[in-house]
Amino acid sequence: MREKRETVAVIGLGASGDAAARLALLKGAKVHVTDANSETPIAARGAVLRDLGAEVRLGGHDVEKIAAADTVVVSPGIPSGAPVLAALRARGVAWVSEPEFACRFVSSPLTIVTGTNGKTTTAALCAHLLREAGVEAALGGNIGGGLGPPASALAAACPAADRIVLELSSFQLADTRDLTPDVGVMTNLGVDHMDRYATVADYHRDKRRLFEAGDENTTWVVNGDDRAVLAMAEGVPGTHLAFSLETAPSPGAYLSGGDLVLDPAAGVQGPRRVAAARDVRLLGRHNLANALAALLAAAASGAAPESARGALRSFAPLPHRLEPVGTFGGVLWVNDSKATNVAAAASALGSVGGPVVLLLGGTDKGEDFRGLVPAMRGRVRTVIAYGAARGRIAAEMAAAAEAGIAVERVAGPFGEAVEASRAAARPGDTVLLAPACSSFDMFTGFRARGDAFRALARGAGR
Ligand code: UMA
Repeated sequence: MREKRETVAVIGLGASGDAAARLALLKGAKVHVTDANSETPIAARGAVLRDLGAEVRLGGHDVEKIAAADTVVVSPGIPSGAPVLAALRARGVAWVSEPEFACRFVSSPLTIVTGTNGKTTTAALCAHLLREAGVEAALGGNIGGGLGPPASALAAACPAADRIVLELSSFQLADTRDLTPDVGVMTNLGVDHMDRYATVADYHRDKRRLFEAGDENTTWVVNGDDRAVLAMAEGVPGTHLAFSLETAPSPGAYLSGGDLVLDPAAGVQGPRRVAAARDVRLLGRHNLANALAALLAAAASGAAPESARGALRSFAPLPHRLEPVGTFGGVLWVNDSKATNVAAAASALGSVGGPVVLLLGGTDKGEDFRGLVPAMRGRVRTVIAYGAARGRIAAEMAAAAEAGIAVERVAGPFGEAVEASRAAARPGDTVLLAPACSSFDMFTGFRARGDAFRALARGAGR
């Protein structure tokens, strides 16, 4: 940081705030970090940062102190209506999202992946394809969960990697102003986070920031089967590539006779079959769309297609994303705890075989569960409605009951819901956790929920 010591205020001391504060300290800034909470693990992080030289304020925010900083960095979990942000807005103080702050210290070209569903798989597969092609790619951002660090940690550890692949959520895109992707990917656009946004349009407005962030040098990888994505991308400067399961876009990527085709491929004229659909080890047709998106993004980010087939074959399913847990007593158990919205749960239903016992429940995010019924018809034997949302799920599943699907309400803990699904399943069935809700009524996050499901499923199989 320049001659005068810059002051940086970081709001929120979760994983991203912690990483941003460490990055700012590394760059020689004077750091004030603050969190409304003061419990573990926030307190533990605060103690370490204090030792590293930061000023730490927990259990509340000192708005004057934050407003006096040269740069204010905001964690993604803080909604724009939060009192601390309202107070800063009233003072005319601007702030940046944590990934934008991080990227100020990065010289690598950026591949940014967003979308309602599939962004973690697409970003992780893109990074894997790049690495297998010999490109030193660092992966991080929203992805979390041990799969990749926050953007600020990447900026501290590898600011000059050949390529940085960042998964960004709408929360992280919201406060970006000059984060310029070299390659930008939009996997799809649906409904999510209706507990944070007043309208779907508000949610999509934050997603649109991706396209506003690029310039004429940006290559866009967009879902050619998703009208909302195409409408959002229309007229945006830059090179446009599309992926499709239904048509054969050129330039783009598509399915043809069981093969994955890049048209044109990097350095190759005309269409080229780079792999077979069966090389993709992930369950579900939507994962073929994710694979096409990742192939295009990796090619646009410098991966030669020769290594694509081997790289696809060596990419294993990610935890909590249609993760096969095992077959016990002839019943396949699948953990899709990351399916936290109706669209993702519907997509999961389309990806597994056999009659399905579907675990739905958790904390309601404001979506209409009736949207699931078409995907359930002819597939689902029993719905187990559990957790805080069980009442609304059961009420909105009346249409499912009319279609001959049993709906069972479980009022007890998660273990009881899993037991009920075991009791409902018959050999040849699939028990699917695709809850269409967030997990916060019972768990700290979707990972803890998926871990519990996995352990209970294996226990049930003994
Ligand atoms: N807080 C305040 N003041 C307030 C409100 C909140 O101080 O007024 C504090 C909270 O007490 C909390 C912190 O701010 O300590 C906010 O932390 P956070 O929710 O931003 O959590 P992080 O640990 O920093 O994790 C975030 C992402 N979480 C969210 O966006 C909710 C992680 O995405 C991400 O991995 C991580 O940054 C690193 O980039 C997770 C996620 O679930 C995986 N994302 C959602 C999704 O994918 O659907 C968006």
